[in-house]
Parts: sequence; structure tokens; C-alpha cells
Amino acid sequence: MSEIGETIRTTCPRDCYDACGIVVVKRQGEIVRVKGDPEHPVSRGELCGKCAVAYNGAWIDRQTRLTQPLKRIGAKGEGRFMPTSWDEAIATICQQLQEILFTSDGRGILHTHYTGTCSLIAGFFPLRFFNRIGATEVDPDTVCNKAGHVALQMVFGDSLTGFDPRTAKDAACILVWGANPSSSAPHAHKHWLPEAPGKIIAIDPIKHPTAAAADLHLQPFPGSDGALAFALLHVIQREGLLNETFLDKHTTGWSEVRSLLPDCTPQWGEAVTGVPAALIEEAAILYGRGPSLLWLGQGLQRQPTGGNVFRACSLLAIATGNFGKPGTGLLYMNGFANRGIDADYLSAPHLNSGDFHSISHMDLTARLEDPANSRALFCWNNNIVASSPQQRQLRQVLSREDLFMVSLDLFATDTTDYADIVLPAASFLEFDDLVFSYFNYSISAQVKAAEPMGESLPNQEIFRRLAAAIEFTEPELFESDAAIIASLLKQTGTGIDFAQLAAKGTIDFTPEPIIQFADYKFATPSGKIEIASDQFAAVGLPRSPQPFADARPSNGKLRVLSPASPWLMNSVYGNDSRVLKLIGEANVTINPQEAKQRGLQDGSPVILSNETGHLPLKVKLSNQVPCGVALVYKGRWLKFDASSANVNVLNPGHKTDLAESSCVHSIEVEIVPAVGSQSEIGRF
Ligand SMILES: Nc1nc2c(c(=O)[nH]1)N[C@H]1C(S)=C(S)[C@@H](COP(=O)(O)OP(=O)(O)OC[C@H]3O[C@@H](n4cnc5c(=O)[nH]c(N)nc54)[C@H](O)[C@@H]3O)O[C@H]1N2
Ligand SMILES: Nc1nc2c(c(=O)[nH]1)N[C@H]1C(S)=C(S)[C@@H](COP(=O)(O)OP(=O)(O)OC[C@H]3O[C@@H](n4cnc5c(=O)[nH]c(N)nc54)[C@H](O)[C@@H]3O)O[C@H]1N2
Ligand code: SF4
Ligand SMILES: [Mo]
Repeated sequence: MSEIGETIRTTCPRDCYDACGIVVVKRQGEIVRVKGDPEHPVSRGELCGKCAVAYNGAWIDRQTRLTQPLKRIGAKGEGRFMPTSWDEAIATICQQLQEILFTSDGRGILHTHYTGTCSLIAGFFPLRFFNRIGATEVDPDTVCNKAGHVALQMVFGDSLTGFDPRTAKDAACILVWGANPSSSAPHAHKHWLPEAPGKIIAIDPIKHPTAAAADLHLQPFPGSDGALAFALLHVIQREGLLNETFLDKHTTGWSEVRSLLPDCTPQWGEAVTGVPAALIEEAAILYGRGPSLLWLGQGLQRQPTGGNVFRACSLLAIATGNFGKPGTGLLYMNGFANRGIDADYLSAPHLNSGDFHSISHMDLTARLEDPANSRALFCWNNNIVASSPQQRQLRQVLSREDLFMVSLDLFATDTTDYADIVLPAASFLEFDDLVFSYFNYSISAQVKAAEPMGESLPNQEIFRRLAAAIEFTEPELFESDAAIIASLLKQTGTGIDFAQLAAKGTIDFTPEPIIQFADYKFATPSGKIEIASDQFAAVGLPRSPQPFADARPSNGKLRVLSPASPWLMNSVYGNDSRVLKLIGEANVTINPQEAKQRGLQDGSPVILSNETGHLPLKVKLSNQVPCGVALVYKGRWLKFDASSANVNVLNPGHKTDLAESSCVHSIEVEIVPAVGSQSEIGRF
């Protein structure tokens, strides 16, 4: 180690597949450097670019962090505040909550939260408080991945037990479908995939670096994956690669799919998806011979028929019997329950004495337009103004003077600007917690490396203080971090305590790779994998998966994909000065041919527009993006762009076919050259 000083080992708790090990270097009590842990199996001494920059930038910068509770003095959205004391802030919130709870139940108090931090206590403990007051939860997964979860739960009885990445050593093929590890799992892209002995197939409309490095890249038009899955299955059947024994023994409803296959030839597949028939053949045979791993990304299901897409894509693993053996399985996410954690212990749903109320993120704006049913709003671990749909309309309703809004964050975001009270949250470098990767089966320590900056406090402590002020007495609301960590580690059955875990940084849950569905038991009503069943009909879906593809945009419109940027983590880091330089001006990437047809050039100012909003951007040209598609990364901060908007200003917030989830990758827009000055454009 080049720096001399105290070092502390901890873990990155961002919403990222990698869960990197970190070393924090301190000198004279101050953090001087945050870097990758050389002994950590994932980070291997290197953080991703964005964290290397921002953990040594905005995250430890007193000028950028929120360090005091604030109360609003300007108009909502203006971002003018004055400092206040914790006592006064808590007393104000307490008084507002009591007023609401005195005259009604808690359902008029809404709260949004997500994965600002994914450590277990800071991510889940606050739910105990919201359960106690009977608040309405804006269902976090509906803005991200719920259609995929519910589809897999219905088919397999579980969406949170995936393959163990360590079993890649036994796989002849890894199919990465609608995920972009080069952005969203940078170390899996850099180490795990290249080191896997098997062939890599990527299926993605964008030729991102993972797709470019793959042995095969299939580039379907967005939203056509259901059809592509059926064309692949057609070849798998024709080549005798179906596992009939597995299908007979462990599944229901295969006959309903089989009857659809004859028409789904590779030539038909090419016409519907745009993927050449020869590539469909090659990929089907490679995957079908196996053993194969199937990684279903979260981008894949953000489509109008995202539920059907997931049912159809998972058929590949089912029809070839790629379960229960080394080198096989399917991964969406690995949840912490598969390492023994009891989610109900963390969030204490029993504290809610009434019914549990929840709404979709897609309905948040509409709910806030109804003052009688939305009197207060808490946002924590979540930046709704940057991330949620209907951005312009959402900002309008957040301006309601009668909406009491509280926002907890590390930074003064586009969302905190609307709050009446802003509470400063401590960062992961400033308190102990636990991190469970959602890719591999690891258990990691988040270790306090410094005191909370200024007067900031960990989320959990803020809600303990609120519970005390409101004179709640349930012990669950006051349990200490140390006690929770001890209970959670006990639940894992690993026998390790926090001090031992902190010394190691990360441990594997088991010494050997876990084999997914090794016992062939499925927690579905029939106990089998439900390819077709009445449960789907009951929620208005076809009984079996279908070879669907979305209609292509008409009238010269483009389909907008707005996936993860390599330099941002959702909206996190979008305020770091060096990251701002790295991401440059807001742009839209299109194919050079597309640009030529439209008379556009690299750097041309354009306006993207649809019925929901308008967004001025600069054109960037790249062959990574196919014709008909526009790539605009998610996560920019509105306040740093002249347009005062990001891509979600174009997002109508339509719902998927299942679970009221986001189909954000189905936005369609017109693209026209911008005329006039930047300030005129900014009026949109
Ligand atoms: N157009 C488009 N929009 C999308 C998506 C897309 O693909 N395209 N993806 C969607 C997806 S997948 C998701 S998950 C959502 C994510 O949407 P958000 O949950 O809004 O994600 P972030 O922008 O990361 O916001 C998290 C906030 O938590 C704060 N934070 C970090 N640590 C802490 C902490 O310890 N305590 C507190 N109180 N705050 C903390 C951060 O500073 C940040 O402001 O966005 C969705 N929006
Ligand atoms: N750097 C970085 N890392 C992140 C995040 C981030 O914002 N930045 N966000 C985190 C979060 S919240 C999440 S949910 C994950 C998401 O990470 P991923 O699971 O990788 O999901 P996305 O980035 O939304 O999209 C992945 C890919 O899906 C593709 N895609 C879109 N539509 C279709 C389609 O119809 N068919 C197919 N086959 N592919 C399609 C996109 O082109 C994109 O390349 O990443 C996490 N990690
Ligand atoms: S965001 Fe992901 S890649 Fe970057 S340091 Fe954190 S865990 Fe590692
Ligand atoms: Mo997400």
C-alpha cells in the first residue's frame, strides 16, 4: 500500500451487482482515499470509474454533502432553505404526522424509497416506522424490475434464487440477455465473463462493450425478445436438444408452447426481431447443448409485455433442463433470503395494525394530484424527480403547498428541492451495516470509517428519533444497529460475528457453488415449473408464454432506450464535478445511417418530443445503436442541465402487462432539429 495511514476494510452498498470490497485510507482521523480492496474477489484492488471518482470527490466533500437539517424558505422546487436543529425538524415532522394520524389512518402519508443504499439496515429499518404508522408505500420495484420478479415467481415460485456465478467454471455457454454488465456490473464484465471457459452470447439492441466482447451478439429490435425466444426454441426442438424427461417430470403446460413452435422458424424470427436467421440457429445450438447459464437483465423486462418476455425467455432454461446441475441455472437476482435473512424481521410488517397500502410508481403523480389521499410524502433512498416517470407533471404536483414533504438524502438533489424539511443522511462510510450482493452469494461488512459528516445521521437513527418523538413504544422501532447486525448474522447460520466479518471484509455463504434447484422443488401451486397455468389467466395474461413482439414505431418515431450509464449510478454521482465533466453535455446516440436520413450530424442540437414532454439534446453518432433506436442514458441531474429535465420528462409511465411495473424502454419520440438558442429550447 503506497499511502501510510490507518486502513479500514468495507463494502460498496450501491445498487450494483458487484458489491465491491473497499479499503478506506485515513490519516489523522480524516478519510484521504477510498479504493478497491486488493484482496476482495470481485474488486481486486479496483473500484469502478464512477465510484473511484465520487467516493474521493462529492461523497467526502463537506461543501457538497448535506450536513444539517434544513427547512424550506423558498418556493417548492426552488431549493432555498435555512438550517434548523434536529430537535426542531423532528418536532415539525412529528406535529404534522400526528395531525394526520389524529383525523385519519396513515394511508394519506406516502413514502417512496429504493436502493440509494442497499445495505440492510439503512435500506430496510425505516420500513418498521412506516409499517407502524400504516403509511402507503410507493412500491419500489415498480420503477425497476417488478414485472420480471412476478413472472418468475409465478413460473418457478421464486425470483430471488438465481444461479451461483461460481458455477460458471462448469458452463459451456453463458447467455446474457438484456443486461449490460459493462455498465451495471463492471467487474463481472471485466473478470467474471472473460474468465469463464464457456462461450458468451449477448442479446441486446445495443452493442455495448459486453456485447462487443461476446462470442455472439444478437441485436433484436427492443421489445421483440418473446418472439426471439420462440425462434430459438424452434431450433432447439428441431435439433433434438429439448430435455423431454425434465419437461415431463418437472413442468406443467409445455404442450401449449410446443403447439406454437412450428411457425416460429428462424426466418420468421429474423423478420420479426431483425436478428439474422443464421445467428438464431447458432445461438440456439450453443445454448441448447449446454450446460448453460442464463442471465436475465432488468432492462429486458422494462417493456409493455415484460411479463411475457420473462416467461418466454426463461423457457430456454426450462426446455433444455438447464437446472440442478453444475454450470446450469438462471439468474435475475440473488436475494438475501437465500442466505438465511428474514425480510420480515428487518421491516416488521406486524407493526401495521391495519391493511397494507401500496401504489405503483407509475401512479405516483396521479395520487399526488388527489390531495385528500396524499397529505404527506417522505422520500428516502430515492430521487423521484430524476428517476420517476412523468417528470414535468410530477414536479407540478410536488409544488402543492398543502403537501407536507420530507426528504432524506446525502445531497441537495432535484427531489430534496421540493421538501419542506430536508434531513441529512450519513453515508455508508460513516456507520456499520451488512451488504448482501444480489449477484453472488456473498456476505459483506459495511464498516464505519469516519464519523457522520456534520450533523448527518444514518437513515435508521433518523427514524428511531422520529419514533421516540411521536412516543411510540414498540421495541422494534428502537433496536440498535449492533443488535440488528448480530441477529442478521445469526440468521445466516455462518457462525461469524461482525468483528470477524469486518476483518475479512467478505465471506462466501458456502464454500462450494450452490446449485440452483438442486432438489427440483418449486414453490408453485403445482410444485412444478408452471409454463402454462390458470394463475396467468387469473391476472389477465395468456395461459402460456406467447411469441410476441412489440409493433415497431411508426411515422418516423424512434424507440428510446434509457439504460444505466457507466458514469452514473441511477442519479447518484450526477452532482460530482469530475463526473459532470466525464458525462459531458446531455446527448442522444443514434446510428449514423439514421442521422443521415434525417439530415442530422454529430453534435446537431435536436429536440426529442412526445405526448408527455420535450427534451433538447445533442446528437452523438455510433454504430453501437441500431436504426430506429435512440439511446439516452438515465440519471442526469435536472439542475445541472440547461433544459432542467432529463430523459424521464419523456416517460409517460405506462405499465407492463404484469405487476404495474415500468416499461420505460418502450418510450417513443419524434426527433427534430432544434432551432433557436439554447435558452429558447430551455423553455420546454
Ligand atoms: N428513464 C429511466 N428511468 C429509470 C430507469 C431507466 O432504466 N430509465 N431505471 C429505473 C430503475 S432501474 C431504478 S432502480 C430507479 C432508481 O431510482 P432512485 O431510487 O431514485 O435512484 P437514485 O437516483 O440512485 O436515488 C437514490 C438517492 O438516494 C440517495 N442516497 C444514497 N445513499 C443514501 C443513504 O444512505 N440514505 C439516504 N437517505 N439517501 C441515500 C442518493 O444520494 C440518491 O439521491 O430509477 C428508475 N428510473
Ligand atoms: N453504472 C451503473 N450501474 C448500475 C445502474 C446505473 O444506473 N449505472 N443501475 C443499477 C440498477 S437500479 C439496475 S436495475 C441495474 C440494471 O442493470 P441491467 O440489468 O444491466 O439493466 P439496464 O441498464 O436497464 O439495461 C440493460 C440492457 O437492456 C437492454 N435492453 C433494453 N430494452 C431491451 C429489449 O427489449 N431487449 C433486450 N434484449 N435488451 C433490452 C439495454 O439496451 C441495456 O443494454 O443496474 C444497476 N447498476
Ligand atoms: S458501484 Fe459497483 S462496481 Fe462500483 S465500486 Fe460499487 S460495487 Fe463496485
Ligand atoms: Mo433498478
